[in-house]
Amino acid sequence: SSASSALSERLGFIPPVCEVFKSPFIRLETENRYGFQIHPSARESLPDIIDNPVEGIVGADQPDPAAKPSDRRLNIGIVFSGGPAPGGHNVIAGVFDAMFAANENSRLFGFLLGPDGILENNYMEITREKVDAYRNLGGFTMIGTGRSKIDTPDKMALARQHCLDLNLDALVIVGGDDSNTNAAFMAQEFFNDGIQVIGVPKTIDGDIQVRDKNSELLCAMSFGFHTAARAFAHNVSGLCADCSSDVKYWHICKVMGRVASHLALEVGLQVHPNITLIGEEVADFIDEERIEKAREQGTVDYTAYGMTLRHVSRLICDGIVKRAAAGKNYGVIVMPEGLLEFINEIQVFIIKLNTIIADYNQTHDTDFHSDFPTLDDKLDHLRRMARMARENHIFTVWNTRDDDLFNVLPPFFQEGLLTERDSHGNFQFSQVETDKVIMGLVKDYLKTLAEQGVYKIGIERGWYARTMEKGGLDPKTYGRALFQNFDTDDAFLLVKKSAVSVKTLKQTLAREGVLDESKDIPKPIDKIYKASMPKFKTQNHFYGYDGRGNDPTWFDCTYTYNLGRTVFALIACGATGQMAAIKNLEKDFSDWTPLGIPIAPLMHLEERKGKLALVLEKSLVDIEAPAFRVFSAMREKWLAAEPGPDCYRRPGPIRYSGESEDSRPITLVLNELGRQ
Ligand code: FBP
Repeated sequence: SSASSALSERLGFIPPVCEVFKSPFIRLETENRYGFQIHPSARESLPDIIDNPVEGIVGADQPDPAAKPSDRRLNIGIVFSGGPAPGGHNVIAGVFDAMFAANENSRLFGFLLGPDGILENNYMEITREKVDAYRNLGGFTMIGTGRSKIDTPDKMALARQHCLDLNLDALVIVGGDDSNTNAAFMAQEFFNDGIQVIGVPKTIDGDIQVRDKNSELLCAMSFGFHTAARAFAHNVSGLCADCSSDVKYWHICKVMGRVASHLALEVGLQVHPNITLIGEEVADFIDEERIEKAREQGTVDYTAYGMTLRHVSRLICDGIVKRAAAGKNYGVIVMPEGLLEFINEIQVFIIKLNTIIADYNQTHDTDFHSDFPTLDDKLDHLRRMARMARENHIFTVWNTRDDDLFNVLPPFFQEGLLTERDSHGNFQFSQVETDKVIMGLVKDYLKTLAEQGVYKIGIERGWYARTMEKGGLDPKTYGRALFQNFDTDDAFLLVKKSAVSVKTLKQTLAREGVLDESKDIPKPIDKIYKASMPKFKTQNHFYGYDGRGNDPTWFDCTYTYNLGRTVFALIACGATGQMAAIKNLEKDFSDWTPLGIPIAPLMHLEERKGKLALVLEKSLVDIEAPAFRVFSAMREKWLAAEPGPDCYRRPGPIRYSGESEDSRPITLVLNELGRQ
């Protein structure tokens, strides 16, 4: 069948390899021009790997006399950690092919279902047959993955023992920021055993980016990002085509990215949806007027820093209302999964409510949740606090302003914010339906705007004629836009005739049999007015787990296969505590340069579970960078709040071979080439 031939073609695709991997031998070359600002705690915790340099990989005609022979027989273990990302199987294929070419007796073991596989000594040998069955395919199906962490001394000891039992020379950890952090600690722990640990930057979220202290970009992007973004973009562009055909829905697309909005931004740039929200921008917003007002009163208005939920919902409403005025009661909104984390007000609520609950529990024999079992009880309690503060002019954690803002939240979200925290006292953002929270507010506000006559479909007497004069909309498209708001078959006719006088309209309708002459003719103007009250209908979509399992693009196939080759080069040449990377991803393939980046110097201190911990920093969307600036400059155009066509773009389907239009992530190309 055609499906199976497409599959076998994909399985048979051999990604090109970087020039250096064509050399008979390879060696590492210290790249002294790159350096890092090292955190003292990283030096203290990771003494044996902290001074690792960036290693370049160079070709040689002879084996490197200084290094261990690169064709020695090796036992290598590999594990996937965290969410799947397209290209993982090619990392394995790259390691396997390079390993096998160097020494046919080397062996590769895959730990099953993530780091638990190491702890439970659950593994399988990865044979050529296995590798061939998964080349260029998405997901992490071959060996599975999992989210557990090797983060206690006991687990570390167990992992070490199992690696020693398997007689491993090296362990490869394919994961995100936390997993690469873990890789550094394991490299330190296993240092004296001679077990090398190499990390590989993975996550569709695209939030692993590494620059040295001079801002030189060493690793531009984790693998999987490009494919997931393309898969999402392809689907979202399908929704653009849908809504502009049926002209009756606003499609609300929540796009993955636990924290960073890279995926939403990339989808925005690829598809040009009408509205795209970016969490980092929402957090960065500053309301100068409010700050000044508070300053004059000698107070601080925390809601002036970063947008409030209400503010975000107003922005969305603004776009919807403007499009409706142009007769477009449909569109596509993209919002990042992690949006709520960037809303300062929500963070403040969480801190305040944590304090209120903790204080209550400390000063009472009973417990907050049992004393105020229902949401109403809890809201009453908060209201009392606010009232007390106002009436007695005293300072309390909860004031009237908090109460006002809190009361506009939908009850399920209020409830979420007031429920018991997890064992670390953390609020679980991932459990909250971001799109539901925001769109709930949007719908409420639209209702008000409709009542005020602000939100209406752009039809009025004579509108149709005027638009047509301007060479505007195709009458059929416009007519269809009205049908769904009008519910009667004569919608289109009525509007068409609304360009004429009421008398003529009545006559025409009677003549054309739309209305029964014997009956009282409804007031057409009223009807038209009614037709102009838009029905705001939405469909919600989540992208999504589908993208994590999608078959990789050419970019990710090639990137990951070369990452696998890089991993083997680092292992063969004796490196440990390094992360495999490819520099110059934004450029042509011929410029791609494999590297080993030391992980330990990248660590900094962050609060985790209430304590400071050494971790790899997540990279968020830089709103000063070219990609965001381009997006922001195009925002108004892509809203397309004018009669006339929308600006939707159709990125083609995912390809694994040949040049395609967006052969690499747009954000990456804009950011790097745009900076030069
Ligand atoms: P990783 O950082 O582990 O690659 O996972 C990223 C991600 O796909 C996020 O985009 C998303 O928020 C999360 O995983 C979902 O995780 P889960 O599999 O636990 O539902």
